[in-house]
Amino acid sequence: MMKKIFLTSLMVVWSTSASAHSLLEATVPAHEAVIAEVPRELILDFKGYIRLTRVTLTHAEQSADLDLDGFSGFISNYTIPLESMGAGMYQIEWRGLGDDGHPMNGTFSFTVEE
Ligand SMILES: [Cu+2]
Repeated sequence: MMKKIFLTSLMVVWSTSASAHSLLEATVPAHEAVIAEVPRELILDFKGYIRLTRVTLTHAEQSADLDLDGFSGFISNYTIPLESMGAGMYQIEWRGLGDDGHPMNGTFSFTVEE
């Protein structure tokens, strides 16, 4: 009986901490994708709501912050305009604040072939 109660409470703790974080569900282009053309926009789809504070794009050892001025508040799906920097690997580093107050960050990358 005690064992069953313990297991049940453990599962509740797990599911609570998992849903409390605005994890990145998917991106377009997908992580490690190899594509033929530079996309006109970048999509970051989160499982929860997040306020992105910085998205940095690195390409050929040059970095630039993408423009987030058009966004405010907590959003689960970001579509961010992208300027072509030619072929090569695009690395994206994002950071923000989840709606539970936790700082979040992550990276993904894709490659444009010519
Ligand atoms: Cu959290």
